[in-house]
Amino acid sequence: PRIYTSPVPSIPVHEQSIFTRLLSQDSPTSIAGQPATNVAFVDAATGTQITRGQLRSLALTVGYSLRNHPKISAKRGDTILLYSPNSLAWPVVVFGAIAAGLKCTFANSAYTATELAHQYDDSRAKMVMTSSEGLPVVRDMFKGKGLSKAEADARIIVIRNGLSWAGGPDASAKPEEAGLLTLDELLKSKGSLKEEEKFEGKLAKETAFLCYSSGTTGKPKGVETTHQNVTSVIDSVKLTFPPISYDTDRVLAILPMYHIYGAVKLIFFPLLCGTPCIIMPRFDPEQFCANIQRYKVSTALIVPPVLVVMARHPVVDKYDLSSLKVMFSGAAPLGADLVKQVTSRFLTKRKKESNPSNELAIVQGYGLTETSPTTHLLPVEDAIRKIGSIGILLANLEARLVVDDEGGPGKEIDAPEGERGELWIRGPTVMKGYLNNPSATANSITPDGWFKTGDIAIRDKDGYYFIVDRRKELIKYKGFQVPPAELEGILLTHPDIADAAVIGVESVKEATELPRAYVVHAKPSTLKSEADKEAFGKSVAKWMETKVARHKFLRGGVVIIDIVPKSAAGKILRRELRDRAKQELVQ
Ligand code: 4UU
Repeated sequence: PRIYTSPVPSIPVHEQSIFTRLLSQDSPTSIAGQPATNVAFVDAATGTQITRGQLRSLALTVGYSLRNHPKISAKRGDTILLYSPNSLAWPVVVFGAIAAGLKCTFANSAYTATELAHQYDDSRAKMVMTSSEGLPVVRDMFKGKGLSKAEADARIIVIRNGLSWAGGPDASAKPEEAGLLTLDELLKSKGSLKEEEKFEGKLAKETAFLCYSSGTTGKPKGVETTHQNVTSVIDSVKLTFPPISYDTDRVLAILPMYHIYGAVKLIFFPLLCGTPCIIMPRFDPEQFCANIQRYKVSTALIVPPVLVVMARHPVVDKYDLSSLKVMFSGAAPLGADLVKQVTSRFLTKRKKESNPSNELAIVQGYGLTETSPTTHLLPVEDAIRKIGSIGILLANLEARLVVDDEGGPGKEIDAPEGERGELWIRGPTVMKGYLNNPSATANSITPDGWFKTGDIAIRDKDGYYFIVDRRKELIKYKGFQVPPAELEGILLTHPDIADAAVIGVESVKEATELPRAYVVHAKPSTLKSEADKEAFGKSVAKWMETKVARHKFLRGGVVIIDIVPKSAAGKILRRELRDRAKQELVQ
């Protein structure tokens, strides 16, 4: 095999829990190497903040309650499902669960009751922690499983909107939350864990959390991310990421923390660096700019569609964004044109701002849920020189570019230098496997530890990688996973649909793919005209909107076809549909 190694010298791999690595008490005044009084997280809207020391003690209290509250009594290794948009409660809950030795599974906060049920069942979660907004969906989910209201309520912990536990404003109690366990109540406990659950030595390879990913094919599966996966990835990222510190930097969090990109880059990585992270519930163009100005944000972690806003939206001119040094993109392809547009807008804008000499670099990283996530990162000094590249391989990782793996383990054929192949990754950040799914795990990790990404890449002569295609069926809408198999399964339950295939079509305007369905009508003769077909397609798209979370809507349209192209083995020939889509206009 032709194995590429990282240009960054190897570093030691820690064998300890995420909590121990990031929140251990070195002395009464220091938490993991930084002053306990340093601010760790800030709620953007209210300015409410928690320090490193507070985070540690709040988490130990939550951890104690999770283990000892009579209505919970969680045991080491139990799983808690977290269903909430970003908030200041996130780091507290996540570290609380980790301190108690529990696993967390994070669900997309836009999920419908059906989508949530899949993850709840599959992860075998014991309790659901939900935001106030998510409560009706969670109740619906339990109702769908045939639980009584009392049985359901016994499994729910509500994260109320107030922040009184952090010295922030309180929210008035909602009547529908009466009788439910709340995070506030967990935090009121007089008890506290004396220390966190340890995961030393081999135990560091135990699962810490379960994000869901469809991988190369099928429905979302639980990705077993271990303590060691996380502590390794943040150490490796730190060596290649633009340096950030407490005194000079602020990170802005708009990415959802339930996605591994958000969880690792917005919760764990800032704590490692000691840099305060300003938390917003979601991306909003005006609030994004307002908070960069208000908090003097230096580093914004984003997905490509945010750059479309930065390139065109008038609100960008309203604010002084001169503190911004780095916009770091990931989770989807980033076009060089878009980077150039934003760079040139900022060049002009900055001349009129309060700190004209501050330079803005737009770089990107690449990775997957299964690789915890980052494997590649473009250093800021290469932002222009290697525009469009996902960057270099991070420390401790190995990569291959495989053109043919039909021969089975050990007989793969690697691409010649400089040519394209499927990117394979090996190293301490590769997941343990898919939860309770040995066959999916065996299909994606070879016996000698290579993880197959399903992405096609090339590596240039300087060791910079470029993603050029995707071999797997996955669609990405604004960085969110849209598993075609899931949408196809739903389409097949439609009474008028005989067959269906879903692919992604590119929208340059929105810098994303859009899910598009190709469907075969059960009685094609009833569709007499183009107008009939169009109306049917529209009705199918509308129908889908009642079934799935927003990011899975069929924004790329529904096209009526006579037959879904399939291989002799019955596999959908997505390549043919993609070629066909290139001929059609994106709707
Ligand atoms: C082209 O999206 C992610 C992880 C994103 C991430 C990770 C580390 C961003 C920045 C960072 O530092 O995970 P998943 O599991 O949701 O989706 C993984 C897939 C990849 O297989 C690839 O197809 O998302 C796509 N992808 C990218 N594609 C992720 N990043 C990129 C990228 N360019 N930069």
